Amino acid sequence: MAYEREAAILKVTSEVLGAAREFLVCEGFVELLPVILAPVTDPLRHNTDRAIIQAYGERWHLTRSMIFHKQAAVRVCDKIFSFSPNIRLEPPERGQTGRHLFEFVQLDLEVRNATRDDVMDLGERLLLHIMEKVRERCRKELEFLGRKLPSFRAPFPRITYTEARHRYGEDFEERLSAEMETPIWIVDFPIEVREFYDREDPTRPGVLLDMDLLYPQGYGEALSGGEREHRQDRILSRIKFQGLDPEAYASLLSLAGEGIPPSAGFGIGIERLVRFLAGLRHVAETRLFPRVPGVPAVL
Ligand code: ASN
Repeated sequence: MAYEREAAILKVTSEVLGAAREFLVCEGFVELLPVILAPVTDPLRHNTDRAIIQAYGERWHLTRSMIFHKQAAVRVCDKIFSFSPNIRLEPPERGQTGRHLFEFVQLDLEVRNATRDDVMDLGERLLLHIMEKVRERCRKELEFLGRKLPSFRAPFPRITYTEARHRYGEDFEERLSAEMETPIWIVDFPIEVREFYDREDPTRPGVLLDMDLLYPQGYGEALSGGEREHRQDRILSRIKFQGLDPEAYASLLSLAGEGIPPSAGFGIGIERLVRFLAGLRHVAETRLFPRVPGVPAVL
């Protein structure tokens, strides 16, 4: 049958979205419609060009992540999530990693007054719920795709960034992911390597209360998140520490001046999740209209 493979992957994607939504609504989360254009967006420390459009005499960033909107939204509701389209103009050589699209969707969520442990526990239960539902509802499709989904138990193991680098070297993420039989958390990133919105541990200066989750079997990074910096003076000093221009973050700083609650959250890439669940070579296979860095679009 024509397009049988594409149809099987779309079915898995659709069940992932449904299972994630049903889990989060059941946990008391409210869904937020995504923000596509904003005066300020995630600075992201890695190498991506900025995507900006001009309209109404203003510069609008295409969303790289909804981090600041999530922090603002938890003033209104204590648990929020959004299926958020992100544009990240990655260098063309990233087109071949199997893990990069320059337009992708992340399930981005945030919880007011939560700790990192709270959202790590939530992340584990969310992933296990999605896996259970996909296994149940996509039996035929997984069989067609030749994918035998592994089973995991929470809690997943944890390793600190420093320990991971010490044991596995610079490309610890790839090596750890390839070696693991279960997802693994990387915690406690040093302040220099992450964004200014990740909260510094008050008892361990220079160490952030953040985390990444890696998929096993070499599928790489699953999610990224942490506790947030919400105090205006700390945000400002972190912006300066990163060598960024505080003027560019004026709207965030003024919001923080009015008061943003403490929160924690994370974002989990949908295409990478489907790639892992369906056992695919490249995230591009998860989209009918993929945006691969350096590759012309069909439609
Ligand atoms: N969504 C991530 C978070 O919640 C941020 C990101 O995508 N860079 O921390």
